[in-house]
Amino acid sequence: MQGIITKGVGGQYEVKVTSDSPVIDERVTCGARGIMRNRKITPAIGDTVDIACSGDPDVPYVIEKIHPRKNILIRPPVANLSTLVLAFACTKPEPDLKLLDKMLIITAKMGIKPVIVFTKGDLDKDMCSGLCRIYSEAGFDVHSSASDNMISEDELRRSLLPGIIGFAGPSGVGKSTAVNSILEGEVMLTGQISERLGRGKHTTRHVQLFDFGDDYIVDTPGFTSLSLYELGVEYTDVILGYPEISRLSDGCRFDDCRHIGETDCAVRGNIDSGRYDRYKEFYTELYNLRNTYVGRLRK
Ligand SMILES: Nc1nc2c(ncn2[C@@H]2O[C@H](COP(=O)(O)OP(=O)(O)OP(=O)(O)O)[C@@H](O)[C@H]2O)c(=O)[nH]1
Ligand SMILES: [Mg+2]
Ligand SMILES: [Zn+2]
Repeated sequence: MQGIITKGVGGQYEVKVTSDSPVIDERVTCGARGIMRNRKITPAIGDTVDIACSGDPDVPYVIEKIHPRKNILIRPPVANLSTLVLAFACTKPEPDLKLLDKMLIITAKMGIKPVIVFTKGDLDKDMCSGLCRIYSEAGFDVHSSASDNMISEDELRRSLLPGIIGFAGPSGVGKSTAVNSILEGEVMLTGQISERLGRGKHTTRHVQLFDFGDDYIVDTPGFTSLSLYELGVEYTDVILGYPEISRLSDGCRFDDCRHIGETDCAVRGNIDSGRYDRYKEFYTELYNLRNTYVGRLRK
């Protein structure tokens, strides 16, 4: 039988059976002994798996095979995302656009469709419209939400690819609030924001796939930083997160223009300056790290 891992706790997994079988749509508990022993591969939420009866009444099924992954997020491990909703607050906490741009590079590199949602529009309308303009002009699907006007399922669905849809972003921006309102139930707990710190408590701890029509939604815990270098992003990948730079690059004087200060670069001055600065910063940083590495190998 084939299924999809929807939950995982302490080496046991909940698998929703998807293949044609008497128990289709049923959720069964699975162990993963065989897999773990034979290969160093840990099942992840979102994995498509083959399962078989185990003979153990406590854990009646066992995962026999993990199908090849389209992609995998680390921390938390979630496999096979079609879309990642990148949630950032307009304020409280202040939007970390460096983190957003990094996420846009990573999703592009992983073949995941990014959808941006700027939350808490009620707290700063000008900031909200400014952010929405910058990122929609860059070429992304952008939505905003506010406490009195939460993002609706229909609105979001227009941007989503079918499959597994993740929500990611800093802590306290309102991911769980948005997921709750979309799923129209109190499926997850949302935390009260800490007024003093202006950021939320880390309320979301466990990760689970929720049914969303024929698709799935997965809320993830907030994070504050990530390293492009550690995630294997190379300087040549940076442009993947900047579709507006790719579009303009035909107008550059040099075919191999890197858009970091060359003469007659069609990009400089023609895109949002914050986006441009962050592009240059990531490019230069990753280029230098690569040189350090190559230099070390030559010594
Ligand atoms: N003013 C305002 N507050 C919001 C909005 N959306 C969420 N909040 C509040 O922000 C706080 C944090 O919301 P959560 O949904 O728990 O945030 P989260 O992104 O899931 O946080 P983590 O699970 O820690 O990553 C809660 O107090 C929400 O009520 C919004 O649109 N406007
Ligand atoms: Mg949460
Ligand atoms: Zn250029």
